[in-house]
Amino acid sequence: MGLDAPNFIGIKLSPQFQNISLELKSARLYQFNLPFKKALDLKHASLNQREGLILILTDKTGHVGLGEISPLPGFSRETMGTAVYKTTMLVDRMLNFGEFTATQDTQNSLSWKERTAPSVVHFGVESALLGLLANANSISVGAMLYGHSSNKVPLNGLITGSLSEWVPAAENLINEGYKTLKIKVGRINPELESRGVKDIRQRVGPDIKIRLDANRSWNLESAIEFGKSVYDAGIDYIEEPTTDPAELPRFFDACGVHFAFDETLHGIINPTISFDSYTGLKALVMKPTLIGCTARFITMVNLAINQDILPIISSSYESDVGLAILSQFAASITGDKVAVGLDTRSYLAAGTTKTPSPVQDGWMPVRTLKTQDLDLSHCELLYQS
Ligand code: OSB
Ligand code: MG
Repeated sequence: MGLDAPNFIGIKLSPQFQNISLELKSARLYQFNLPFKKALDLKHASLNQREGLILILTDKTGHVGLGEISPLPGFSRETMGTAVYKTTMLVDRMLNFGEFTATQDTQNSLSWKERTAPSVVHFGVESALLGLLANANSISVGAMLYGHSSNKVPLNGLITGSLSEWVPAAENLINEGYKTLKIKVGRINPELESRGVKDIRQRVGPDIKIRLDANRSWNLESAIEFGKSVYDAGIDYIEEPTTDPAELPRFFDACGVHFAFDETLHGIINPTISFDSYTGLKALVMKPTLIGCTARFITMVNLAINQDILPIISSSYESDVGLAILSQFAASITGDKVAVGLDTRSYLAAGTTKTPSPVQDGWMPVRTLKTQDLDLSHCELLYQS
């Protein structure tokens, strides 16, 4: 880190933010419970509702920052109960911390959380702090960290239904304006799924990007067979085709389809790992909620960029507050150039803001939320200090 790079709670800021500081005054923590429109089938769980926490931090000058902490069953290390406990402990410590300033010294600024392991709690709490600081400086979080931001980001349209719904779903998304699709595979017979992918390619033409996600469903042999079969359909990349990620370079050598890491990133202890030996690695699917800590997430984004790997900022079915924060990160990291994985709001039947995170023509406008944008009718107040 350069000598003059200001850092705030261990996160590097754009150089003009040398002299920032904030002192917290109060905090409120809400638990929300939002129904899905229909049961969401994830690999290890079927969910009828999305639970999570909304954190509202206020500083001594009256500025506000919002954060969301939503452990995803089957993906997050924490349960909701652990997340509530860790959040209240951390927020208590922060309220007694005194003044947060930008420093050149990572250690000092991290002292309030130095003994805690990365957790879904940290990303949520850190985004509330960053959001507060950004609000106080009338800027978006992305612009404060990176010095630039687009005002909207393109999305990969999600196709998660059964095989017979794939082509109509793809047509709908293309008609709406989406230019990139992401299809969930690895759920039924791979031969049928590869035919479905080829049908979609035929229907949408050559200019639409097609991404696939197998969520580690296949052994190497089935993955290669599937890869060879869809090769001609021109696949942007496939997320996690094999159960064992160590086999991924062999998958690429055998079928030529590029792959992306998703689940694998959540288990990586050292975020500065080299991906040199992973021939065929095209993208890192980055879900800050599951990676768990902002500094770690940003380190991995920089690592990807330096190795010519795409960082694809993605959601984990967060509510509107979480999606707004993710849109701000995506707008600075890949901007209006690369489709990101934030197309999850339409799965929820209700939200945490008065209007849902807007999606138009396959794009998500970047939102900076204030307290008056919140709709807390699906929330219960858990903690106030
Ligand atoms: O497997 O990529 C996944 C959301 C939660 C948990 C796992 C996944 C997802 C998504 C998010 O697919 C949407 C996207 O990446 O486009
Ligand atoms: Mg995935």
